[in-house]
Amino acid sequence: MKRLLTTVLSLVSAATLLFTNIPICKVDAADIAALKRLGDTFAVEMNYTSTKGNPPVIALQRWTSEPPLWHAVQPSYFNGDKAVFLASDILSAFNDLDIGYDDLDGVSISAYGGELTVSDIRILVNSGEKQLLMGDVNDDGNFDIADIVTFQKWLLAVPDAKLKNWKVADFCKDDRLDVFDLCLMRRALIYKET
Ligand SMILES: [Ca+2]
Ligand SMILES: [Ca+2]
Repeated sequence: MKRLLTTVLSLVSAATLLFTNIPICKVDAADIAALKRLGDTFAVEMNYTSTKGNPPVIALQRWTSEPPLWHAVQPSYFNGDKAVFLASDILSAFNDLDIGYDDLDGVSISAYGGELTVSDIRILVNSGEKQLLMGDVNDDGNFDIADIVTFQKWLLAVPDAKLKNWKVADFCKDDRLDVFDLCLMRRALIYKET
């Protein structure tokens, strides 16, 4: 299972717009663009209560076509109060139906019978990126004096000094590396060790 990270607000608002006005809400073009960009790297997680114990399903709808379309995507996991839907399941439903996000008129969350209450809908995103450790310019997983030495040499243009990851040295965030970054990096190490 890939690691999933909860992310920031633009995506949460995409989720909100997509899913709040249950049972049916309009799919906003900006949200669709956001989901498209995420490809299969996201999952939708929600809390629910269900009077008959049925888990929620995400229903993809297109009522402007003939015949109208109502296709349910099952959660990949549910336990009676939490359900998780994988983007890959949504995308494979699109594949089966030969449609894309742009062809939908609506998305809703419902259950097969019984009353369903859904809350706290979240989009979890697999960033696909390694978490960066500030200061770890030699990329060995630790920030220590060796990183300071390497960075200092690099600033002095010592020939064999190489930064494996320059961004983690940019303590004074301006997308360039200079002696100010070295000062802040030294200070960060002192704080870390005291
Ligand atoms: Ca290091
Ligand atoms: Ca800098």
